[in-house]
Amino acid sequence: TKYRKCLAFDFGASSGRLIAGVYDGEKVILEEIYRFKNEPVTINNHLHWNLELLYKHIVSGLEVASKNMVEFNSIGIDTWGVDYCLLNKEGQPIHWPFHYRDTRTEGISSKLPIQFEEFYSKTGIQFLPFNTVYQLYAEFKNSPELNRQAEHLLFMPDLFNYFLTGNKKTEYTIASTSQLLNVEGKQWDCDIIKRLGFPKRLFQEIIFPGEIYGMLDKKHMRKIGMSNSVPVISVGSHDTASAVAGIPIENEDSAYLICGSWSLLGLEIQNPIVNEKSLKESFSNEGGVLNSIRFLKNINGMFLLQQLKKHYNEMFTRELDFADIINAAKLSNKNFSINPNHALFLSPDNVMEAVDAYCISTNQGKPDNLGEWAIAIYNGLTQEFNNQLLNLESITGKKIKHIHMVGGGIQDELLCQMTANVTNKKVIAGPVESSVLGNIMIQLYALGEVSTQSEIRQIIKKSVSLKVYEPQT
Ligand code: LRH
Repeated sequence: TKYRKCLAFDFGASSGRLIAGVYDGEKVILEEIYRFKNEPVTINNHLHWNLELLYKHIVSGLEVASKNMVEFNSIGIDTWGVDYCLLNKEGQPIHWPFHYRDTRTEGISSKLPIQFEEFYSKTGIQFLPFNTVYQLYAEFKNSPELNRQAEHLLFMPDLFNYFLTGNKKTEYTIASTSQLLNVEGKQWDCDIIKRLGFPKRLFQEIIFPGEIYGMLDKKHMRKIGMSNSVPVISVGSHDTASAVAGIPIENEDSAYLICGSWSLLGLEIQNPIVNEKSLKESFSNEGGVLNSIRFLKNINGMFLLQQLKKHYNEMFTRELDFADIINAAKLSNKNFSINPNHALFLSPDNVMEAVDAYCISTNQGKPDNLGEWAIAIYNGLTQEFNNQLLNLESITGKKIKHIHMVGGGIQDELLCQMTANVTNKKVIAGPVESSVLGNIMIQLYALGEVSTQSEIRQIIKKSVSLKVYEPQT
């Protein structure tokens, strides 16, 4: 058999990695090449992504890859959703891309000339205050000159693909997170764009997962010491799209729960669901790979536990890790709980204070130790998983049999077991690296190695090991 080696860059909100997938005709073996932290920077009171450093990590990752491997066949990049960069006529970034947790979008949604109901009927996307449409509206309102200066808009993965190939295109799955893409037509909604006063020229040609974004350019080949170029493939460039593509979904009644900074709970479907119920519960129809739709809900996620670890260690000058937090939560005999999607928890300065404020305002009293803050978060997350699972069942009319949990967060066994208990459903956990696997599978698709979704899922099944959590009372 001929081997294929695909390089997947997967950028999350807190860390990034470059992983190689080696395909032998049967299964994919993952080999980690490079890992780095993704730490936002505050500039003039605004939260931004460290673009220069992220780009350096891409180059360093490719250098390590080209040193370690004889050769590789392709590259694919996926990142978190909604964030973008504006470029000028010369194709240069004209700002540091904003972090979706930056507060400039606060209160902006009510200022738009289009009501959410209309947005939803056209785009099928749930309301999140940081959707690209609100970020862009806020940015042009604060800096009107940018409306004239900006020539192109690229989402984060598009931007990295552009750096590597020189081509400016927008990948479909990431574009769907903007709330500017027509859910039926899978193209920019020009009517919305016009009515918001956004220049039409900003929006690039849409390219779908499995197409080629471009070839790695000479400048980068030279930099990393390669003699033959390779294609940079348009994968499901939204990390959540790649994550869904990388799940060994058993059947159409299997829900998935992707556990990263966010928890994304949903179903893979073929046609969008846009109706009164889905609007009321604000479920998204994000674009998926190979003509699928990701019908899902964003729920806050590991971000809360990461913040708890950070803020607790800062406040009490400790060096606790996740295992300490999990143990403390297990030992806590109080039953505090939060609503993780409450606005208090989007960008808290201090998550313990936010949990306190929430618990006090809901007459639960005041948590006052690590275990109590932690259990409030675990209860809150898993109860919200259950609420949204019930919504998912009632909107789709499906009875969910079990839940596939994937992503870094499944290394937390307490989260997996509590999810099984609270939802009273079997949890099938794995793989941890589902976005990387999904990214690689679409590269193999573009290279002509696989041709259907079911073939892809069979390869994934052979490639991963899973862990089952049965509900316990
Ligand atoms: C998860 C994710 C999610 C988006 C959020 C901004 O990483 O991509 O799907 O809503 O980040």
